[in-house]
Amino acid sequence: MMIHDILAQLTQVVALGKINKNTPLPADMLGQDGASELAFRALEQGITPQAILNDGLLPGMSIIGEKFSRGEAFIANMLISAQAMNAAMEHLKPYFASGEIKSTGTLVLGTVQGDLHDIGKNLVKMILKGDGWEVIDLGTNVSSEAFLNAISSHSDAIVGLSALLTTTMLNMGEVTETLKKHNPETRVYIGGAPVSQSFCQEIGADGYFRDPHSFAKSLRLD
Ligand code: B12
Repeated sequence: MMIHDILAQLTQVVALGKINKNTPLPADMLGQDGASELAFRALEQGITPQAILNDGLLPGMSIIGEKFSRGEAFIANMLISAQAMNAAMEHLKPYFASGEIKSTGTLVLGTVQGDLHDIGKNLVKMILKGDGWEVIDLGTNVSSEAFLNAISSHSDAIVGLSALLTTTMLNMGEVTETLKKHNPETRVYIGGAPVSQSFCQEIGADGYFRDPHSFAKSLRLD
């Protein structure tokens, strides 16, 4: 199978929510390979984990997101696409996490209050860990107080905030303000589909990165 074929297939199974061979949905794909088998095979073929992620899995999530916007898919569809993406990521995890432990520093990470999207956050965790960072993952729907508590016991940690909704991204401003009030030196970085460099400046955060790789790279240069 050609490289672009298997990546295109991965995009398709993620968009359709075909998790693995044994999952019953979609009904017309019964017994066919899902995201798990295809990701495994792509790695076997020597395709890089980055290419599998960027050119196979992420476009699949965009497709289902766009369908949802047009009213052609339901929340349940987004959920099984997320499960398909996670099943594929299980195979990629060891590659991203294989960096030697250098104890570069500590990152307190979480998705802000009101927001339950965690795939992007989990990718940040995986990639930063692979770069030698200790990651304290506070999960999703994290309040300003919870970020403050975590930073209080890890005073030299940096903070990473994720948000996927135009409504919840506003909570990043509140978290940044709370943390900076406590200690103006605390560095706060933000990411997630709806946020931008100008929003970052607006809320007084220290940096915006559109993906975990550029975040990790910039921290390496610090
Ligand atoms: C999967 C999904 C869900 C799943 C989430 C499952 C999970 N465990 O995460 C479920 C079904 C739960 C869900 C629910 C909802 N969702 Co939703 N969801 C999506 C979908 C399809 C994919 C998101 C995703 O995982 N993308 C893949 C990841 C890897 O991308 P990412 O998160 O952007 O992360 C990348 C970067 O942004 C960056 N990054 C992310 N965080 C950080 C942090 C830092 C520090 C850094 C440096 C980088 C970084 O790194 C990642 C890799 O490059 C998107 C559509 C889309 N195109 O994004 C809609 C989408 C985000 N959802 C949407 C909506 C509306 C909802 C609901 C409100 C629907 C409803 N009516 O209930 C609820 C809200 C629930 C809540 N309170 O959070 C809208 C948001 C619209 C808006 N403008 O606000 C979208 C855009 C769909 C759409 N087109 O309408 N959703």
